[in-house]
Amino acid sequence: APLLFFDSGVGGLSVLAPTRALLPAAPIVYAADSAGFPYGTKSEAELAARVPALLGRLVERFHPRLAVIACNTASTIALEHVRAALDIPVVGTVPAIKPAAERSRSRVIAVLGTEATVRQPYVDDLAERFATDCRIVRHGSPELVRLAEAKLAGKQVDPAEIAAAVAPLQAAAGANLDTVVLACTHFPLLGAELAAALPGVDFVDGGPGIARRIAHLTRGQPWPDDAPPGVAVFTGHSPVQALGNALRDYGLSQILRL
Ligand code: DGN
Repeated sequence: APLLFFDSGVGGLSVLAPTRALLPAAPIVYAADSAGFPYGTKSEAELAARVPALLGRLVERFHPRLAVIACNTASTIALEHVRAALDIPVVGTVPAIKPAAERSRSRVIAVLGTEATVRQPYVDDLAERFATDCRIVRHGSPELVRLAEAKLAGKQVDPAEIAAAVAPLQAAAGANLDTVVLACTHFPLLGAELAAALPGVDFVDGGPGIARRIAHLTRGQPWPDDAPPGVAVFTGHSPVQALGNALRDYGLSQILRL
């Protein structure tokens, strides 16, 4: 039984990559809800219905041993609904505010996600539990999601567009900002570009911690000797051709439509 990764687009690849590094023999199904992309501008009600319904269909078709909602937007809105609907373990990706608060010296941190993620009560809860003595600046950026998709489709990313996307965050946070939570799984795919646009700032990517959690939850259950080729699944009409090469870089060589 495979590991199932789910995102609106290619963002979940930033969780898949550290997981494959830890569990190279695990069979992988990577599902992108390309028909529903982007999630950041959708309503809570729409995602709370859409995400569990799609995961239900994916589980029926692929019988995974564990599902990873590799999307902060879907996780902060629909994780509990998905857990209620499925009878397999479900791992979510939520903003890594706790490790950011542990690292920050200036006590000014930023949560960089989608517009939907940064307004979720889930983020308030994390801030109250783990970062009460920090100033937390929130910024939702649809542009960075679009640029990450474009990069993986092989297009050149213009540094000026990255700089413009993070300018409002810099303006709101001021000079003391030292730690940025990458609270959207698309953003680690732009790691080098973001580091160039925000020099001297530490970025917190939750992906490696999620990979360790997946390894922990699946320990003791042997994987096959030879993992089968990874499967990429799309909904609706997606730019499958443009993404074909990028997906192969992540070991996903079979491409199916849900
Ligand atoms: N990758 C998703 C996230 O982590 O929030 C959302 C991207 C999107 O669909 N806007």
